[in-house]
Amino acid sequence: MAITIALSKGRIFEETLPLLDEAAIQPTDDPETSRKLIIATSRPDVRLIIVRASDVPTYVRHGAADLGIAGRDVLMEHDTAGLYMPVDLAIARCRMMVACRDDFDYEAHTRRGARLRVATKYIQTAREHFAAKGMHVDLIKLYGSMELAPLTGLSDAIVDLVSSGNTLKANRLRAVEEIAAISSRLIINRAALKLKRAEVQPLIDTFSRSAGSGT
Ligand code: PRT
Ligand code: MG
Repeated sequence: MAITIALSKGRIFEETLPLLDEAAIQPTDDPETSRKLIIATSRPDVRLIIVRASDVPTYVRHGAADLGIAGRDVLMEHDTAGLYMPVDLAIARCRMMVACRDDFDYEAHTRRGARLRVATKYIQTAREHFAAKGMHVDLIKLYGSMELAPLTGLSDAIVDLVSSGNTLKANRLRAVEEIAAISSRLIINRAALKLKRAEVQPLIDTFSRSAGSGT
C-alpha cells in the first residue's frame, strides 16, 4: 500500500533527508525550489506532502498523511489523541524560552506578582507554564516575529524558540526562563499503523536506528 509522509520545508525537511535516505527514500524534487506540494520519491509507494509545520499533526490525525514529522512545540499546542508518537528523532533541536528586553527587570516583576503581558504563538503551552508558577499573565496571540513584541511595547515578554540565541541578541532581548527542550518526533496515524503495518513498521525501525545513532 502507498504511504504519504507530511513534512514542513526548511529545517525539518533538511534534517529529515538523511533519515529518509537511510530508508532508501530520495525525493525527486526540492521543496525549496519547486512549487509542488506533493513530491514523489525514488520509492513508487512513498510520497511526501509539504505543509506548514503547525499543520503536520492535523494532516496525520485525519489520515490525509500516514506519517509526519513535527516539533514538540507544535505537538504541545495540538490535541494529539489518535496519534502514535514512537520516536524522538532528535532533529531540529532548540529550547522554548521566556524572553524579555534586556533592560526589563523580569525577576522584580515576577516577585511583585505584577501582571505580565506575554506575546506568543504558543498560547496553550504558555498558559500552562505561567499557571504552574502561579503567575498572572495576559496572553497575546501572534503568528510570527514574536521578538518584535517587547521592542514595540506590545508585550513585556515573549515565549519563543531559541537555538543559537542570535535572534534574541540582535534584538536586545534576553532569555529568562526555559519552558521545554524541543526536538522533532515521528508521528503516525493509528489506523495507518494497523492497516499499513508492513510499510510503516520498517520506517519506524529505520528512523529509530538513525535517531539513536545520532545521524
Ligand atoms: O515558518 P512557519 O511559520 O511556516 O512555521 P515554523 O516557524 O513553525 O516552521 P519552521 O520550519 O521555521 O520550524 C519548524 C520547527 O523547527 C519548529 O516547529 C521547531 O520545532 C523547530 N525549530 C528548531 C525552530 C528553531 N529551532 C528556531 N530557532 N523553529 C523556529 N526557530 C526560530 C525561532 O522561532 C526564532 O525566531 O528561529 C529563531 C531563533 O533562532 P536563533 O538561532 O537565532 O536562536
Ligand atoms: Mg519559521
